[in-house]
Amino acid sequence: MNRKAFTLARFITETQAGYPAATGEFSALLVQIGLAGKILTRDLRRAGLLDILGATGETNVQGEAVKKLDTIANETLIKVFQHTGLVCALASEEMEKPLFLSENWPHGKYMLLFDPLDGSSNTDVNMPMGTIFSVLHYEGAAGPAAEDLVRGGTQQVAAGYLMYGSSTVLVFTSGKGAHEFTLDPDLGEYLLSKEGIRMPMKGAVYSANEGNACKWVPGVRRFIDYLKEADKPTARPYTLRYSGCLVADVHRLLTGGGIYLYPAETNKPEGKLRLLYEANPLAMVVEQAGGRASTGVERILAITPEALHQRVPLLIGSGDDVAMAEAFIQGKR
Ligand code: AFP
Repeated sequence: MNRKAFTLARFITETQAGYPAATGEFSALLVQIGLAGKILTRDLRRAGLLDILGATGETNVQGEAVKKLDTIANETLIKVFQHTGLVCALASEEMEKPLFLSENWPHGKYMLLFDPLDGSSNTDVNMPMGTIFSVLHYEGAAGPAAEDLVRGGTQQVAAGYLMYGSSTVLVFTSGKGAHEFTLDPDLGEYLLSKEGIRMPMKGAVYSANEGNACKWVPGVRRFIDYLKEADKPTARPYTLRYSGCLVADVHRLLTGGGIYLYPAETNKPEGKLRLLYEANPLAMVVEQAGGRASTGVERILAITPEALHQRVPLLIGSGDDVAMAEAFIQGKR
């Protein structure tokens, strides 16, 4: 099959056909996510020239300072799904409660959870950022309620992210491999750039905020120290890469292998990252690429969630690297 000029819609129609998630509406949903990515790419490329940098002065449900671009990204995602007939409920890091799109009900059976702008600390310094999304399917007849969005990661019908870097890429999985599309700004189309991504079983990169090392649980500190030991049997110590944007750091690992960690801390046993719209979607993508994602003791996708904005410790990346980290955390090494 000629992969040239393989657009998102054509790819889903021709390769995901027959797969539970890949109806025509799923293709349309992904195209809408791509539209949000185009709008945010446009805004981010000119951010320094517009009054959209800096903070809004508000704090979100997470208790974090809200950047203007957080709000713009959140509003963009809401706008691209209103009146489309595709999605009956939206949940966002930036919204305490879900938004039910009654105008799309009962036709729209998808529910979308997202971190509209991951890496907010990068907004004012032109560093990479991302949008993370998780897609659930509503099976009920009465219309969705908040609890319908609080579902385990294995119930995701699709997941992925947009990364706003030197180019804009959309990476998604609907359970049949993980695939990358690159936005061609001249065509305004996302074209297939990597089909069936396979992550190396072991890498040489670790991604963690070492500034938090004093707060890490002992097993994490011992693991990181091990990665840096010069006399290890492996060729050389691991290299540290940490961008402040989970999407960018995971995207690097997806291609070259290694491990990203945002572990439990002595004062934050649940870690920082959110389960439903950060850890679960990235875990689905990474597992589809042959990698692994856990809390250090439990597979991310197997967690039964209890709350919409629940946080979890996250270790994600190459299978062997994550398994080694788990062994240190569980006291087996
Ligand atoms: P923000 O979106 O609030 O900047 O958080 C980004 C993030 O969730 C993830 O993308 C980064 O890897 C991590 O937090 C950075 O957190 P630290 O600044 O504590 O290292």
